[in-house]
Amino acid sequence: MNKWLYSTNHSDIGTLYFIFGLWSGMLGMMLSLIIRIELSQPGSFLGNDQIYNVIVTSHAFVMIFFMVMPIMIGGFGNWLVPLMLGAPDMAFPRMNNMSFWLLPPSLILLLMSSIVEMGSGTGWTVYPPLSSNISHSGPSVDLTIFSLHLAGISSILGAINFISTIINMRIQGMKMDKLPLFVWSVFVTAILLMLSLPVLAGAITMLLTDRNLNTTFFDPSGGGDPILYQHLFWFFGHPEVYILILPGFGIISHIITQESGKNESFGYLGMVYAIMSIGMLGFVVWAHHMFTVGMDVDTRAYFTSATMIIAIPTGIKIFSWMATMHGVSLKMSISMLWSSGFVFLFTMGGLTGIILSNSSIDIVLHDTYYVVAHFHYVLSMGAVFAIMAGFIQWYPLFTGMTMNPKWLKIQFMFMFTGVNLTFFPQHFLGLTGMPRRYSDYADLYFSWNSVSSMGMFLTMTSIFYMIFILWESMIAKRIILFTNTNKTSIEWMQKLPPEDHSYNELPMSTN
Ligand code: HAS
Ligand code: CU
Repeated sequence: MNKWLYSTNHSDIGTLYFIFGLWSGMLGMMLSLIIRIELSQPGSFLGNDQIYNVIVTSHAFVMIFFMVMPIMIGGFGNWLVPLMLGAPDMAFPRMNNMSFWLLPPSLILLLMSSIVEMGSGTGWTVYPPLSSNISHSGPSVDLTIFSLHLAGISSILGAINFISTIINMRIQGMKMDKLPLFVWSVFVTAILLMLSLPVLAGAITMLLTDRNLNTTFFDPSGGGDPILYQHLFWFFGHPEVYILILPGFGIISHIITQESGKNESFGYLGMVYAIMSIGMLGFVVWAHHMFTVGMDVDTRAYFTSATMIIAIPTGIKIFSWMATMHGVSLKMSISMLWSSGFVFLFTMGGLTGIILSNSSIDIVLHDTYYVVAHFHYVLSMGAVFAIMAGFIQWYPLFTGMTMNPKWLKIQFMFMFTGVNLTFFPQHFLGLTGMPRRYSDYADLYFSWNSVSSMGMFLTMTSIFYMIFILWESMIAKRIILFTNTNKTSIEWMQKLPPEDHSYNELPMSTN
């Protein structure tokens, strides 16, 4: 027990992040179950719009801050970055421990916010005046803000740690242009975190003082402006969506390169520049989330064009993955199934993003289910598919055990079908005008909503199956001998003194 509380070891902490992320993922999934039950037919199941919005808000926060980010950066980042660098651990191991342990209290604050008073029914954007005293009196929104403060501190400390580790702790001779692509993606992600999170922290702290100390940053009656909040939020919020996907890009690059039997990704340097330009461009497109606030036409033209430019580096990545796969007899391993699914479905989500980036089109599609379909394609089928691919790829490295490949394949088929059944119909709902963040809808939207809810049940069943497969692998204890998968990492680790890594505790041999 103490080992887990006090451990400063990168792989122990990575494991803690995985367990935490899995737990939060279950929670987030149950919240989405409630959402899909409410929307499975017209009328009211929860009986209360505020409760529905509280659930939507918690679902988003839990999935973004407590599932995707902890698993991708905390789990994969902590486990793999030091190994790929040939470093004995992270640069600041004790700070690493603190980054993790700030998350449980943060999650507790978030959950408290939804069970006291009337909850935070603000959406993850927490826009005033909805989030001001006038519509959300009581402590709920304050608790949400404190939760974000803690999660933000956790991420900033983590980002400092990754940047320091990557700059200072590379093995002799590993120049930046030889850095593995996953490490590059975590490096850029950490920079995005460091630059964007303080802006969110500023915005929510200003909201906190507006709510409690009579400031009027976002209140026109005192000379403030609610649109200022939206600018601050999205200056964080847009880079945040790339924070959610960039480590996934890194994971996919490794898997596709490995499973194609190649030593390096097609266009390695192009991939590096693509990661960097996606990261930089991510900071200059934020107002594509605000086309409906009444911006002048030149500003809209700028944000539309700037946003569309991101399709170029992203396209470079998509086509480089396809070129890496090209010309070999592919081993369709389970992680390769997830990776191919990623390339296909992330592209779909990206293309709907390009459609939304047209300010004139976005005026009609903003706040409809079309947006919900867009971001679930890039998240539930982008980020989550990358997590599934990476977890299955490196599960033997993390645990020394193996999961049943036949079952995993069946699980993939079910989950692939489930998420598409859930989210593809949401394009139709959006195009016919169904708004997001309402608990009820006109009868005309019934059929596609019921299909979507059935898809969610299928997805949930497949997740339960995944948990079973995981459990079975742990009781069956099929120990693996490392041969060539992750050979480089293992070779690096063997150069370290045994007490410096947790590997010797695992029931496996490294030959
Ligand atoms: Fe997005 C809203 C535009 C990528 C996540 N996005 C969201 C929200 C989330 C999210 C969570 O411009 C909702 C936030 C909220 O709560 O309100 N998004 C884009 C664009 C891209 C993009 C242009 N989004 C992401 C990623 C996310 C994510 C990645 C998380 C993982 N998004 C928007 C816009 C909104 C938006 C609007 C606001 C909507 C509204 O009204 O609220 C790009 O990064 C996507 C690039 C990828 C591709 C695919 C591969 C590229 C190829 C190259 C060839 C393609 C070309 C395009 C040349 C483009 C294959 C040709 C065009 C054709 C149509 C054929
Ligand atoms: Cu955006």
